[in-house]
Amino acid sequence: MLMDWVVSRVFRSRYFRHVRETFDRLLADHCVRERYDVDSLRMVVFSDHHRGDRTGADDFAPCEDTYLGALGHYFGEGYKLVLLGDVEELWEATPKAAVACYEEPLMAERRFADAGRYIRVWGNHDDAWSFPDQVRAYLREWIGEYQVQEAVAVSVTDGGEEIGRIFLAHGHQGTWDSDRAAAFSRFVVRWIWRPVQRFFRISLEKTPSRDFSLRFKHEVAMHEWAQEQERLLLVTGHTHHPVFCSHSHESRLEGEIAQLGARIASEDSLEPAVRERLEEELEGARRSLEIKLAGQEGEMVDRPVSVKPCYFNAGCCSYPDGDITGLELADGEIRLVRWHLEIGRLAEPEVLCRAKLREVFSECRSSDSP
Ligand SMILES: [Mn+2]
Repeated sequence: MLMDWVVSRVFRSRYFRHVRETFDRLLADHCVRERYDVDSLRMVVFSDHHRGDRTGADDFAPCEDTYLGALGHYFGEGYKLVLLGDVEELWEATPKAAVACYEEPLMAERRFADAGRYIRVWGNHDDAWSFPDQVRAYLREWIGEYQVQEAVAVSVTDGGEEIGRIFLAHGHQGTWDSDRAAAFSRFVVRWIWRPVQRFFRISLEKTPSRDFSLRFKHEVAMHEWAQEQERLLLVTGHTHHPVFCSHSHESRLEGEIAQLGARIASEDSLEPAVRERLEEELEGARRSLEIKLAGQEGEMVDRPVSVKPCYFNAGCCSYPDGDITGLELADGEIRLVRWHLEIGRLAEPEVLCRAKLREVFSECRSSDSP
């Protein structure tokens, strides 16, 4: 028992150190290229579509209509589109097939690229886009001369002064699997391993999107790294697990349920209509939590105690119920949103969480800085 605990502590600290070194390097290699005033910044971040060849392992199909509706909304509203990796599922489909099977979403995304309102990074399932010749062969038609990045840093200013940075990366960096693949030689992965993997449909997954304890540990490690930075928000995807201001969506729901319950219990003199509304809200929050927790297994690791609101995760565009989640950066705010397709019409995005960017950056200052 004690031995297990010691081993897990040692392993954990090595893992954390490794994630820190990896992200230090990533940030150093990707200096700020884009700069926006806090009030005019207008971006929406989507990740993890996992578009394959429409066979059994394709997770995007149920979300396609929701996604197309959402993109129509964001294009009309003047947003810049950020695609945060694993857009295609190239462990199971060839680049050629994945692109050919999803021309409609590619067309909707191309409108953003044509308008110069487009940022794209690659993830571990679409790392083919880290090779310029693959991009040239399959994506040119859809993204023009745009170069797919590994990470992008955005500087946010207020009255010309930088108030913080937003660092966009897929978020697989620093997991053992993806590092092993990188060390093993990108050449071997591309020309030998990926074709074999596709042919036999081998998924070596013990990767964070499938394993709850690992995915939580990787999130905590990424959060700890972001916390050591000065006024930096780390925005990732990869885990399929929405996180806002360093709190997972389910822990926010738990807090909301406790608050509503306490309020209903403590006030005897509530107007019947108010009580009814609160009870409805409570019921809604409970239902969302049940949906969130269904199918999650595994052991949790310690949550960070003192938290800077510096880590965000966009969730994914491949939930089996056809919902998608994303992060909006607009109107001086950062918002976690969910899109849900109702029969025949697409509702407005449901805002799950929101915060003012100026406040979030200011809470992400190191305690010893002015
Ligand atoms: Mn991924």
